[in-house]
Amino acid sequence: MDPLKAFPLIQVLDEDGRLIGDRSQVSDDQLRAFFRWLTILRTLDQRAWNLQRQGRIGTYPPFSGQEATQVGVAAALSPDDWLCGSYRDWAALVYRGVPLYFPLLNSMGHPAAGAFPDPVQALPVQVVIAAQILHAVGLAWAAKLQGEPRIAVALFGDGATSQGDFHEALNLASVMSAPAVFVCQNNQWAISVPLHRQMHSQTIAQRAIAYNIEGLRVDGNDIIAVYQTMKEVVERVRAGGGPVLVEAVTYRLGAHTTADDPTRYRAREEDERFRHGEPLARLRRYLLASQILSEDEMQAIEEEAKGLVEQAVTDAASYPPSPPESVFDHVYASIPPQLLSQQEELARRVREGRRGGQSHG
Ligand SMILES: Cc1ncc(C[n+]2csc(CCOP(=O)(O)OP(=O)(O)O)c2C)c(N)n1
Ligand SMILES: [Mg+2]
Repeated sequence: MDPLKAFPLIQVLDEDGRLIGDRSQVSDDQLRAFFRWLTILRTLDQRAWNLQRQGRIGTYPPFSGQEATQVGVAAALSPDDWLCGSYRDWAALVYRGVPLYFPLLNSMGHPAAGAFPDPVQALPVQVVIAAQILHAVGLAWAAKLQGEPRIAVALFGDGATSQGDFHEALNLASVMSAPAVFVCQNNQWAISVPLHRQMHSQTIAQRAIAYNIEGLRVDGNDIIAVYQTMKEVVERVRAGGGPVLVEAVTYRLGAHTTADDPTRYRAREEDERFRHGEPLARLRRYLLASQILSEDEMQAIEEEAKGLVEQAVTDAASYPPSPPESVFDHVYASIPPQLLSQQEELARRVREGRRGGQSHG
């Protein structure tokens, strides 16, 4: 079997933004909305990077380059479906309804960033690589047992497929026929480790064969391809067709996080090759050429995006700070005695520090 032939790359727009496939499932209005969201999210991501450099937020993991996959996936879900993502999945979460300032709040270490407002049906972002894939299976299986029509989607990276959790999750979902969709964002890198040092499989999609589930490979920089593929997948899974693994082939345009420098391990040629077909530029070219949006309309959207992002920066900066002792909250349903005494001690030191005019927090 040639995996590249067995799992062909699903594309609707080529790298130049030319239409090479069927786009009958997505309206012009939907495409305008996608462009607007991709623009807002790209603006936010770049602003977050600069805020970290200015010392106004802590470590931040940029998602630039992966917006088409994340928005395309989120757009294909029903409000009741579960979304279980990682630290890099804020684009999907914001599209789903998490306020724009939450990614910033998260990088300020604020616990409120883990409690999404109703009705957003999503787990807090996961930093333990691949753990959310198992959580998604649990949620999907529970929905099935309770006879609810909801499904669960796990978003994760290529590196996550090297973890045991990924394989356990796919096996369990397959055995239980849980309504779960596994979306791997293959952005080619796990920090500084390239894909070919992670695995010798030619594709991630082919790993579905081992669990006797459906596997698909889609161009993750092509929002039309991702959205249409996901719409069909979600429908099949909801109808009881069993779990599906979707490999979205994409590229991390930026660094792993603000603590990383990819020029130390990535060749410039690779960067340039992927940059050409990146999702926002690609959609832009298509929308201009097909006259779905004009240059002026795009500029107006870019201006609107800047305004929304500035408001998000203000919202994050003015969010009431949490007391230091709140780091002990939300870990256990009832806090164990040793931790309770540590929490009390910290609270006492903070109080004394305030009285003494210095902070121990
Ligand atoms: C269980 C576990 N092991 C190691 C790490 C350290 N770590 C953080 S990000 C990362 C790479 C993950 O790569 P990938 O799954 O491709 O996701 P990406 O960062 O590319 O989105 C690693 C190894 C971790 N967070 N959790
Ligand atoms: Mg990766």
